[in-house]
Amino acid sequence: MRIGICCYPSHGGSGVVATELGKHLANGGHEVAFISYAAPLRLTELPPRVSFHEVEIEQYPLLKHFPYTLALASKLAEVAEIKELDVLHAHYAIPFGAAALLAKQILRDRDRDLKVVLTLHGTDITLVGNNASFKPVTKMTIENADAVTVVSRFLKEETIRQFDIQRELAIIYNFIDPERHELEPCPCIPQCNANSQKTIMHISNFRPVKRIRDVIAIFAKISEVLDSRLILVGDGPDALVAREMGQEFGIHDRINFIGIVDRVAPLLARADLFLLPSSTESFGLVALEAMASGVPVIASNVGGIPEVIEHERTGFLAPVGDVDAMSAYAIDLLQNEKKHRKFGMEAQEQARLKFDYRLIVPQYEDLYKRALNS
Ligand code: GMT
Repeated sequence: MRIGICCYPSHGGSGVVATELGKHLANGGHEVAFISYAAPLRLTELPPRVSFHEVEIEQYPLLKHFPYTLALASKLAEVAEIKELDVLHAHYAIPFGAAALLAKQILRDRDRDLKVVLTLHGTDITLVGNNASFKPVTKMTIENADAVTVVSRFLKEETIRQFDIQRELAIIYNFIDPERHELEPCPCIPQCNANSQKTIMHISNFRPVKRIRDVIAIFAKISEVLDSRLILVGDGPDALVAREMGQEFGIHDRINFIGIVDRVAPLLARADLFLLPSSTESFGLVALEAMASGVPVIASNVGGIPEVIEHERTGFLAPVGDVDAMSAYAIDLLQNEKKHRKFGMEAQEQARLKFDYRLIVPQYEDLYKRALNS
């Protein structure tokens, strides 16, 4: 098949899933064209059968806000025609789903039937897409795509509830490549200064939804009891909050800011525990990546997270904002070596059993085939 993929190129989960999916599809023999305003973070080189097409953003004084969605739709139609795409897969409803439908319409006027597949990733339903400024467009996009996927059962229910959707929504979970998680640790994180020192890790885009304050507060409680350090990976609006809180708690010398990276597995190889206390999370790809590296996760019992992490088996879940419960779970696990090892092994096994890309990518391929035959 010839597949177009449009996604956010930044370090968010939707862009990561879209890029890894495209690379696996190309590896399996499909032609894949990525279309975005910049090369996706995990597309550092172009493997065979993969191309990248950049949406030009040109400023013009009359246009106070550049109409990116229109430029994107034109580019999608152009690439679909040049590359003779069968399917255009939009990752995230706003603006990609809507732009893909515009491209479909452009090609229809040229007697070509381009199939549009839309994957909803989470915030395009729970935070952004349901905003009054976008809601009618989001609903129209979901209703008119040739196929729609969601990344969890939670997100399916939430989409139906918020947008009164009647059509089929296929649940296709996020995935990992187990081999990636067998890599050597990244030298950018030094080894612990003592055997007993524990490494706590958090990776995100540092947006309010990730509750960075809780990450710092949980770590502060852990470090009262255990020799430990916190590795923060990523960047975003609340990175400064993390720095300030570290100073406030007097633990700043035990917090290491790594910034944005393209591969997280070599960092996770240094972690003993992963924290994800988000206020909502439709799946929690980064928690799955931690599990694949054999790292137990402590997370909020919210959204799609319970579909990924099994409480008291691969990690611990607590109500959103319950810093006391999360830190107590963390301390208990880190103090009990046998239990910690068992959780890590279970986490890795569950990640491989349920979320290996070899199980998940074929589900997308089947969906494309069904869309093409519809
Ligand atoms: O988590 C974010 O803020 C980034 C966001 C995105 O769209 O890039 O992630 C969403 O998509 C991921 C991949 O499907 C999911 O694993 C995340 O749970 C989801 N984030 C939220 O629902 C908050």
